[in-house]
Amino acid sequence: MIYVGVRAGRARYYIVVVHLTMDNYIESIYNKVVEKDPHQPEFLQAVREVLESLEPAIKKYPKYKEYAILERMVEPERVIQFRVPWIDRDGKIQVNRGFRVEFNSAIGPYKGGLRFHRTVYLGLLKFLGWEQIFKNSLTGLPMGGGKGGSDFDPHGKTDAEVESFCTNFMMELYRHIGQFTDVPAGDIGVGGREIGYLYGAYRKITNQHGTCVLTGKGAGWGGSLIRPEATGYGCVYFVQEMLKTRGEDFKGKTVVISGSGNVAQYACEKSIQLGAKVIAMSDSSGWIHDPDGITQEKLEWIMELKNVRRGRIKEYAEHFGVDYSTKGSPWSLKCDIALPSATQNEVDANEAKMLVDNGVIAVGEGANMPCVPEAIETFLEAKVLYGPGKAANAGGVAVSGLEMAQNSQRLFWTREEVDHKLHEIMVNIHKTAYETSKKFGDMGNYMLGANIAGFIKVAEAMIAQGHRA
Ligand code: NDP
Ligand code: 2IT
Repeated sequence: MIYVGVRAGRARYYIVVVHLTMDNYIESIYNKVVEKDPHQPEFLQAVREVLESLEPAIKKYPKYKEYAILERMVEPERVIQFRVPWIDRDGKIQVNRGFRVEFNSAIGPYKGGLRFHRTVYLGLLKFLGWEQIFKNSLTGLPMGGGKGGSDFDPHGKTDAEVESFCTNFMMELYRHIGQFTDVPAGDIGVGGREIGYLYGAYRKITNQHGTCVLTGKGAGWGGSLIRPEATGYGCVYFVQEMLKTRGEDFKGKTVVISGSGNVAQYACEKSIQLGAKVIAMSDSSGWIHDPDGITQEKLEWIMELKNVRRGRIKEYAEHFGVDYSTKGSPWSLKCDIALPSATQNEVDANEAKMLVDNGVIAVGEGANMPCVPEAIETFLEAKVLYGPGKAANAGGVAVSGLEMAQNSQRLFWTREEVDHKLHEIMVNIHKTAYETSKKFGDMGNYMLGANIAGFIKVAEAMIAQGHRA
């Protein structure tokens, strides 16, 4: 396989240009996507990864070709793009772009987060919506795939600016969402604060408590306990299951985590609870190395820094007297477990090699598509336990599904109940991915297993529901 990589600042884009083994039919599907959307590299990368994995399933079940499942799947059911004007702190009108990609609703209402980040454009949200189709399917809950967001950048904005933006974003989004239609949640740049403003706007516009219309709500107004923790905890539960297949666990292991946002914070917390030592975290400016390990108290300091003061990870280094670097990445550190939990394409081929050379045994993707294709190949070739995002970070959307279930019942479950269900779901996802990889001839290749298992459920629903599904 040959890749062409383009690097712009810390963001990296990879376009696969040649693949020598792809089946002709699958290759033709992929080429059509390239022809239609040549300027959406992240989407092409995500589609390519899934299509490659699906080869054995398409061979085994020719009906998927007969019913044109792949041709239909790569095209979102609906894409909504809109203008979002808002007022900044100087009273000036600013304009951003809003999107919602409603990708596939064969097995349930569109479900997926909203990302507010300056890099957001249609292709990025199509990649995320595409991933969400298979991830949501793997949770075992009835949720279709969707994603949305804006190129609005919350960094450095006042609460009033964020509120103005969220309210104006919802002024358009509200007409497209609904408990049986489309249920957004958070992602990068959209946490509890933003969901609060979005929900408040929805309630004022519609004069309804649309409780089931957004997830990630506050626990006092329809949210689920454990939702904030769910993605990070779920990722660690998934890695725990992978480790078990080799008679290993987290105890005494050294862990490196990228990011210091929602997913990273709770991946760190659960790793600590399971007896591991987390030695690094990062943000988009740089990374810290704490060789003594981030303790629960230090983590609480990070949570306050990031969620309340909205500061930079550099301050951790100053406060606790450890190293901080803006060069390289934490993947150069020696560790047993790596949990990339910041953003897409943040582990490149060299970094994967460094991790392997330094003896990494497991990689769990807290983020969506954090490893470039060559990095994944490196892990698979080295027999590193590699948990792809669709499986490893599905805990967040799974607990969103549980939030919807509680809202529909007008009930509120305890922390223990939700955590227990989350754990059960992650164990099941692991089992499904593992057994599917075995069935399709590459035991322990969780990427293959997750992609095929996630796909088959959606494909079967599309066949059952006729050609418009
Ligand atoms: P947050 O906004 O809470 O945190 C994001 C973290 O990643 C921040 O530390 C941020 O740094 C860093 N980051 C963002 N963009 C970049 C970049 N281009 N380069 C380097 N660092 C970057 O988001 P989440 O924790 O919610 O999301 C992290 C990842 O997990 C994303 O890939 C998301 O899609 C995925 N995910 C999230 C789920 C959820 O429930 N929230 C569920 C499943 C997956 P800075 O503060 O400097 O911007
Ligand atoms: O990538 C993801 O799975 C999320 N951002 C969570 C989506 C959700 O609907 O909870």
